[in-house]
Amino acid sequence: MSLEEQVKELVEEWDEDGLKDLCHSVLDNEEASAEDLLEIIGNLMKFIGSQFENEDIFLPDLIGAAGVVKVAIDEVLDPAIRASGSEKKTLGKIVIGTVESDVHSIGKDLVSSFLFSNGFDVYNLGVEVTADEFITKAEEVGAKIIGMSSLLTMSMDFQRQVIEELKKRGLREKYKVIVGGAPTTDEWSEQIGADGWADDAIETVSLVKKLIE
Ligand code: B1M
Repeated sequence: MSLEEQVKELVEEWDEDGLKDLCHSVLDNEEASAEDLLEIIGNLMKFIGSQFENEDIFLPDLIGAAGVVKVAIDEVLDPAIRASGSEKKTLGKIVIGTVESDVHSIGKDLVSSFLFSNGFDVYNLGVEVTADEFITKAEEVGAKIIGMSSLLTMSMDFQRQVIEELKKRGLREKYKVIVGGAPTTDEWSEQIGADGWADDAIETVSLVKKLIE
């Protein structure tokens, strides 16, 4: 069975321990990197998302799969990436989170891990992050970039609100602001006055590198 198939089987069975064990063993035996595993998991979640949209699976299946994946990312893959990057010189500080009212974390965590493994110092604020939380953290750590994820049409406007709040506080020019998440687009990014938009984790790394040059 390929690595992709093994991951898929464990996620579909909601086998949290099995997925963690598989990730540990793949990393220990250097069969693949933590970034490779994150990419496999990201693609799998997109596939599971399309199954949900086609009504081939139902909400409990989705919640179960997302929960198993989140534990593997939080407990195995993200720490592995952080451990391997501990000696690296930072390319810049980034504050990232999912906007207010939105609990989708998987894509944002994937983006955070990729940014970290590419040399950025990443402050992942989690989900349902308010404008004040984004800005306070960015000010506190001296970030160059604020990154906002949104997976819901209903939560997208909070990305605009963070930018408006930066303007109100006279801080807009101090930060590069990037946005992403399935319902967002390049046009949306322009419309709300963000500095950039990326479609996936790899594009986000290129975008951020370009913006801080
Ligand atoms: Co939700 N959900 N969900 N969900 N969920 C979607 C987003 C949805 C499209 C499914 C559907 O109905 N077709 C739909 C949104 C429709 C819309 O508004 N357009 C939806 C809905 C409606 C809901 C609820 C309202 C359902 C309900 O309760 N009735 C509810 C909302 C709760 C809330 O937020 N307040 C809800 C809840 C959930 C779960 C909790 C069950 C779970 C999330 C668990 C978790 O994240 N911890 C969940 C999931 C898993 C999904 C789907 C199936 C998968 C999302 C995902 O993880 N994708 C999703 C359907 C779909 O996307 N097809 C869906 C994999 C991930 C790797 O991709 O997140 O797109 P993605 O991230 C990508 C890019 O977008 C980009 O890079 C990432 C990596 O490639 N990217 C960025 C993301 N953030 C970025 C930031 C950047 C740059 C790039 O810069 C800062």
